[in-house]
Amino acid sequence: MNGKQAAGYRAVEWVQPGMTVGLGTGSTAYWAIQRIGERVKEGLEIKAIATSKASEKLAKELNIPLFEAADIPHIDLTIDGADEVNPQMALIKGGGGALLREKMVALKSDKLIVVADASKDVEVLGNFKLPIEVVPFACEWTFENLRKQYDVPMEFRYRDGSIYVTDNGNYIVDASFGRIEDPEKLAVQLKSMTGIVDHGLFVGIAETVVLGNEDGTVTVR
Ligand code: ABF
Repeated sequence: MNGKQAAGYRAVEWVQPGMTVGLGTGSTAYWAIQRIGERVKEGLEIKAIATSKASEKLAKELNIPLFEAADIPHIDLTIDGADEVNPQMALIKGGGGALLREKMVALKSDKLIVVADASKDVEVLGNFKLPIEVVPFACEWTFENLRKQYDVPMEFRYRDGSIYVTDNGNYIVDASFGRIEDPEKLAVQLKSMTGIVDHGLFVGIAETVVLGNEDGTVTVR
């Protein structure tokens, strides 16, 4: 078992019968969803909501009972990945393009458990480009405003030669901040900019991190 799988499987130990569970996105959350699928097959009764169309597809293949947000008044626990996590458990997420639904589901959850391989554990956020979700209308103006506000390299995300479109029909700008010493300050600033839907800084949301080590052991923080 590799680190990602170990972390994913360990996080699912928090899942209890009768819970409503948020299903994260990415290759580490993938293993948590796989493990939930195994437990559902063994008779575990839960409700689930996915944070992306990709995770929705995987959950359906595993017969995990999925519900729409309208039918989910409360989420007990969400298990999701991250691109970076710092000692204060602030995160950069969104490398997989699912940050908006991930953040909405995480904020609706009593508990967010982050699962990641140990390489995601950093002292300071920012080496990973910060994803910023922007509306398509006048995205060039939004990009210009970002460039004026922050003198850092940034670019629209492309996939297979075309501009990447999120599950919500928006675009992503990836910004190379290098070091983000005050994630909360940057998070508030970005959210105040018109044209920006949200960003990949998750501050004060995660309370447990499960890091998978290469030898298959896990560190829980
Ligand atoms: C998703 O998982 C994203 O928010 C994050 O970028 C990604 C991490 O991917 P992986 O687990 O594949 O490293 O939750």
